[in-house]
Amino acid sequence: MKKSAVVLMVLVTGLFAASFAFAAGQQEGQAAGGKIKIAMVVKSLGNTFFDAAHQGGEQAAKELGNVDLIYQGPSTPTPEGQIALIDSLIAQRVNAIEISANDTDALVPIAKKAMAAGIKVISFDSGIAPDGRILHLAASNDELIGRSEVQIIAKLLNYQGEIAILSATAQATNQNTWIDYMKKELQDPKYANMKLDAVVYGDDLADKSYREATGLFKSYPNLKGIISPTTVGIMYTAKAIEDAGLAGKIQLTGLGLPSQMKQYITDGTCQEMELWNPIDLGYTATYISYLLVKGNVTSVSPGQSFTVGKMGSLTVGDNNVVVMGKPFVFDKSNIDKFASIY
Ligand code: RAM
Repeated sequence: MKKSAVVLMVLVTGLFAASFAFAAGQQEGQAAGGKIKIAMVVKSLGNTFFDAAHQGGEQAAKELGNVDLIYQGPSTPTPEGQIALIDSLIAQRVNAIEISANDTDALVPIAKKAMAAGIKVISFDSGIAPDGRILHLAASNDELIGRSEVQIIAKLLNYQGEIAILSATAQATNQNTWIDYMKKELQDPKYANMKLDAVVYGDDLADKSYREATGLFKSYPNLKGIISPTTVGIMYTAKAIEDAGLAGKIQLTGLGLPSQMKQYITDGTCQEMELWNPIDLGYTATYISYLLVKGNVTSVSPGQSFTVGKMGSLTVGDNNVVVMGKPFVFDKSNIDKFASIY
């Protein structure tokens, strides 16, 4: 049987068969009878979105039984901070690294070094370029996210007025991809009376996001709407809008955590926003990392499927990207229900 066919067979047969097939294959770095060491490296510590992903990762680790999940991230979202962490994880001989990348390309060399040392590297949430990972796990479809954000702000503004985007870091793979699709969507003639004034970066930091939002109000007195496709950015933009007495005058949408945005959704500062379940994202990333370690899988190809515990079957798509689901829209009618979960 061809090697690729063997890999495929293993991946589609599900957890029971997978553990059976690989019971004999101890991984390097996994002490005999010891736990599989999976490192979740996030953009930065202190971001509640990633705390929720960590929670999901722990759920998967518990369910799988013999996983030690190491949660790490730099104090600020820089690729340099992540490179230093990965270097030390290589030295610790972890079995897998799942990373939400602060840069698409800058992390490729260190990720390659990790893979050459036998570590299974995947990206999740924010991708590394294909050379630097076995696969990328996307919470949702990038095009859908980018285009729907513009559709929401346009609806809130009756298709009229100046808008701005307040993003995370300037190098973030995920936000940059979504912003590209936002710009494409804005080219549709139905947005002829709308104008994108600026894209600014709050770096997923509280004060910088707040300052950048305030800066937008000053620089663009005719600003009518802001899209903030980051859970940190949208929360501090909402706060800045309220503090400046601009609620209702500047509409806000983006990607927010229901637990952090509940008050702003309820009082109308942000009428609608989107997101997906970050707990499920962390669960899935950890579960897939485990399957790759167990199967000693070094490459996958489009069309393969994984059986990922409670998430069911997920299929690898183009460029080895696995897409989880559709973004969910939150508004006054459903925010209370989700605010207690994530
Ligand atoms: C922030 C991070 C993360 C992104 C969410 C929407 O927490 O930038 O990468 O997916 O927002």
